[in-house]
Amino acid sequence: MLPSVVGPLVSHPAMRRYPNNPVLSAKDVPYKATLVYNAGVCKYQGKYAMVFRNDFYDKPEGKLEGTNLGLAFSDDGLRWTVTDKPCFSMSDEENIRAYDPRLTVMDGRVVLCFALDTRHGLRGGIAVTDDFEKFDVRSLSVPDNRNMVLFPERIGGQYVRLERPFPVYSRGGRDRFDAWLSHSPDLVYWGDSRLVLAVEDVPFANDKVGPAAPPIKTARGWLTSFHAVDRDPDRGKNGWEQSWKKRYTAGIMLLDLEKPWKIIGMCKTPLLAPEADYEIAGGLRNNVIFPGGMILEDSGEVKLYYGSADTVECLATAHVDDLLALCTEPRRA
Ligand code: BMA
Repeated sequence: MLPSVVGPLVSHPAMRRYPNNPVLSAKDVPYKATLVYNAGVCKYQGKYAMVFRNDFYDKPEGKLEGTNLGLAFSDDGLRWTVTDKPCFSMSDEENIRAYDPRLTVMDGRVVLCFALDTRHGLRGGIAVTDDFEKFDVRSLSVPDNRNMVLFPERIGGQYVRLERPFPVYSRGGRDRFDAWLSHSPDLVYWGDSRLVLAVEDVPFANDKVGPAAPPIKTARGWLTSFHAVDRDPDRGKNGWEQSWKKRYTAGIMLLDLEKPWKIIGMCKTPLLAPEADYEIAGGLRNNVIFPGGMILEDSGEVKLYYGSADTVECLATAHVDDLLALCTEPRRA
């Protein structure tokens, strides 16, 4: 049984928010932009690269006009410069919009995973690029599936992704969604799917869980973030929307290097829970922390980039050893 209400949550002291948060917001974007968030981040060709979601409105708190993916570069991962135009969008008779990008560097190329709203359901897409200009879309899943993230290496000779399908009929007609993993020989055909993390494995979720940033390889296992959602019927207006009853937090787990569907250990409390001003107030949907990029520096610092309140992009850091030390509890007691 899932808890009906999760109650107050705090961030783990191992995580430090970047004092100059947000690292990117609409004011940094030289084209129409309102909500700049849920970015993917990687290191590529000597720079940090970020692909972010940009929802543009007719006016703040007004009507959504469209969504595209913007591109920014940085020398230090802290100060970002946005290029002069969006780098990716998918909008035609069938496809409505691409969003929530994640980036993985693989064989010297960048792989972009994205969610795609279509007139026939939500799909997960995978595209490859060398220059952030030309994108070769390799696969689009059947609906409903999204939140795909690609591991940065083949495992057992296969590409591996985490993903979050949306079983509805079979799970009582409400959100009860879990994180899964699939394999592919070529980024096109995906299968050999396994359950990784179920919503009932996460004490701070009562709604759904899903992948966050692409995993980081360590000697002990794949250090892997996830998002967890709890719903509280007593939450009312929590942002621009009339009603927003969910809270999104970030969690951390360690996956087996060779069998990455196996959880070696996890932290049963949140890594990041909404607490800072920019996480709990003034956004489209307050109380949302949605990580999409995680970088391991040579110093051992881990940079975790996350969308905050579906409105701005933020950063928090921790030492990799401290994160590994958190991943101690079994998936099931
Ligand atoms: C999810 C996705 C994310 C978003 C989150 C909170 O379902 O749509 O893009 O950040 O909800 O609104």
